[in-house]
Amino acid sequence: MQIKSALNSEQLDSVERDLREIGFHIIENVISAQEADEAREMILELVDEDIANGRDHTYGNGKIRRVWAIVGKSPIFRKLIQHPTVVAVWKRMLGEDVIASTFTANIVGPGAPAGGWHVDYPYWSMQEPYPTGFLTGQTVWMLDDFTTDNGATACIAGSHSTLRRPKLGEAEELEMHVATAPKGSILFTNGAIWHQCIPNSTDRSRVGLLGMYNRSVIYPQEDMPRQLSDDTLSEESDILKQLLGRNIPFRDPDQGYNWFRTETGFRQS
Ligand SMILES: O=C(O)CCC(=O)C(=O)O
Ligand SMILES: [Fe+2]
Repeated sequence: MQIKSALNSEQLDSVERDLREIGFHIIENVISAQEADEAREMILELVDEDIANGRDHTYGNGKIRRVWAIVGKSPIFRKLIQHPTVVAVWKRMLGEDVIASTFTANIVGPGAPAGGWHVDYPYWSMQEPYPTGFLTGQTVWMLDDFTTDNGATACIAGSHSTLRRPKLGEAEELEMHVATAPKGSILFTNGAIWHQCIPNSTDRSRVGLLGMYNRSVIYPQEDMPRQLSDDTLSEESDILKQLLGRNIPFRDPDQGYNWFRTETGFRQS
């Protein structure tokens, strides 16, 4: 996969301003249409595997499907989770020691209803009012063209500033912004923004990847450290190890040194 250079500081300033003020920002054509197609094909293969193994996870009347823990399931996703554009944005917003919280696929099938307005983890697990400041960000990789009728992600601009989740029916009364862009683009959001995938009235699935990134002090949503084996990771970049939480030290109370996570999920020095 061809990796384009990361963003310059003016571009990062503009992303940061949008993420703080409006709550979202789109960068178009981060990867090529062909690269998006390859990743989409791989996700559809993983869906078939999940179904064959009795592990498929659906919601939205069975028409929206989630594939979990994709980083260990193909080198394509190992590249995308650490794409320089994504890392540059989240280092700016979440600190140099940013970690990944979850990386999954969300497939909005033909005839799917809206996903339901919500805030993302860790906000949905937190008491209101939420703290101010930037805790977590969502990265929606568009593997299809996102359009107003195929289940694109919609956001309520500025809603992250309420520091709370939407009440039942509240977001429906507000103007939404539908994130439309060609495949290969990314929608970045503030994790506290009110958002959902809208209905898909077309006859083709809309495939998106959802990469969430946290400040390193926030527990990730998925068990990221064990999604790649120690062997595989030994050949990989430092930033991938960092994103998977392999560099986070835990002080051992008896031994006087730190433990780190390994592929088994246990800690050893
Ligand atoms: O796939 C999408 O458009 C958004 C889904 C979403 O917000 C979520 O699963 O948290
Ligand atoms: Fe979400």
